Amino acid sequence: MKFTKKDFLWGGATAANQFEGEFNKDGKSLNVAEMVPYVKLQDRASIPLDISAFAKKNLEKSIENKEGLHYPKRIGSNHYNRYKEDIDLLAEAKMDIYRMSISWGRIYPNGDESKPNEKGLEFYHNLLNYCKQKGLKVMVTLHHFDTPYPIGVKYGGWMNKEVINMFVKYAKTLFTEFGNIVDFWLPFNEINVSCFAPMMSATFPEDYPGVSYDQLRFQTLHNQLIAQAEVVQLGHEMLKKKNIGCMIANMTTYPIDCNPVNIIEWQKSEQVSRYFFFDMVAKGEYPTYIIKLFEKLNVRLDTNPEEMNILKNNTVDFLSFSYYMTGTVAKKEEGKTGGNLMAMGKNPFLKANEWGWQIDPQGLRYTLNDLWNRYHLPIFISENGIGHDEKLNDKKTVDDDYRIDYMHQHFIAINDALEDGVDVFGYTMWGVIDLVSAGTSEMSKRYGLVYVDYDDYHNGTGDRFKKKSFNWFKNFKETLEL
Ligand code: P53
Repeated sequence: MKFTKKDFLWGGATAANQFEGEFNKDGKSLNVAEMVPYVKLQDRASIPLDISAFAKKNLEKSIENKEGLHYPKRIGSNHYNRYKEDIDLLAEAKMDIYRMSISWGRIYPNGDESKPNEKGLEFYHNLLNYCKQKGLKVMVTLHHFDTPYPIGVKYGGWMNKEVINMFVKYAKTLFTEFGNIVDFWLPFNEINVSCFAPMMSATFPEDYPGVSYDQLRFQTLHNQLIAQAEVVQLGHEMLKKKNIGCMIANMTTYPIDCNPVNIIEWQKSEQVSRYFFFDMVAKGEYPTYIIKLFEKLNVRLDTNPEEMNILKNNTVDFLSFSYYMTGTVAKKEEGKTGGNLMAMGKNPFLKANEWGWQIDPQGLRYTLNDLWNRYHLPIFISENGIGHDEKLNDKKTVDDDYRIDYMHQHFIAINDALEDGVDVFGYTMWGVIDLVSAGTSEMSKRYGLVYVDYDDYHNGTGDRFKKKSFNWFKNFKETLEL
């Protein structure tokens, strides 16, 4: 079969804190991701994100690093020095678009400077110009889990409304510098992650004794949602384009069976772990089911009518989300499987990768239809892919047939959704060139079409090698044959 939509945008995605390396070069500050050490996992499928790893006292130890631990995100894939080679590879694979993130700490290392760091701007000018030279469109994420750590230390992270202003100042600098060259903007990667792990954006429970964890996480999310809406407003004014989207970690679930008690449980779960976030950015107000939840959890947001107006009047132009897996929901919880932030219910009809992430291409078709029916906004799939532990073979490649199959099935699902009438306009494959895992800091959880020669301790040359899937993708792009 042939993929039907001719102007669909195909590409790959990365994030600064997992890919660039050179964590302290040219004036850049640290972020929390770069302060989490590599720890070998005993059982890859058993644990979601270890929240205790983000305790401030542990992170602080990483600055002196007396124990000589390894901090993988400080080196990433050394893209900072090898960006031309990387962009050449994306162009060679015939990609239309590259999704990347800009590191806030390269532009405003402390957040509160009055002038941006010229060296940081220079790097992104070079990189973005090179993308254009190679004919790639670009989607830029402003915040991919990398609030500068100094903002956490000096301002207490995202609980402080001052940080909203710092973020908007940063956005203004990017719109001024790169507004004419960037095609799409995403203010926050997986904005809902703040509500599961606020420490990942430098808001630490230790700094707020007496404040409940629920209060902390929902206030962090709220302040980021306001920051995002302000950036949407600013972007619309400055850029005169409708090219700003949301990015939400989408975790679609199914009810375990048709028992009505399970349906009710599932419906509630879909509301609080999925629709809430899309409702906020697409409809611009707190849904009643969340207001009720806040009452139950005793969460009282620090906000005002002006903020609520900003939310309401600055909804996003398109929806984007990450889609890796699906899970199940039951009233009585039984077997759970991996899923980074949340363990998810097992589905006997699906297979999973080594980390327990359940592979579900049909679920992508379902999700696209579901979001389109609910919001009627154009949709972009900003992350999708499969992590595997891989080694180079004698021929200096990886025969990753499972990845080819994963892409193949998911691309068919996208085509099916288009045939269903969904307005989906693009797809960027996660970690298109191998990079460090966000959730486990492993280099060996690889997603790429291109292999990067580093192991979990960053032994290796860092050289790039095309996997079998690279050729499959290139051929697909040339023929659109599936
Ligand atoms: P890794 C939670 C749930 C789903 C995706 O993840 C998530 C998260 C947060 O960790 O993250 C996204 O590397 C994220 C990327 C990340 C990718 O998924 O843990 O936007 O930064 O690398 C895959 O396998």
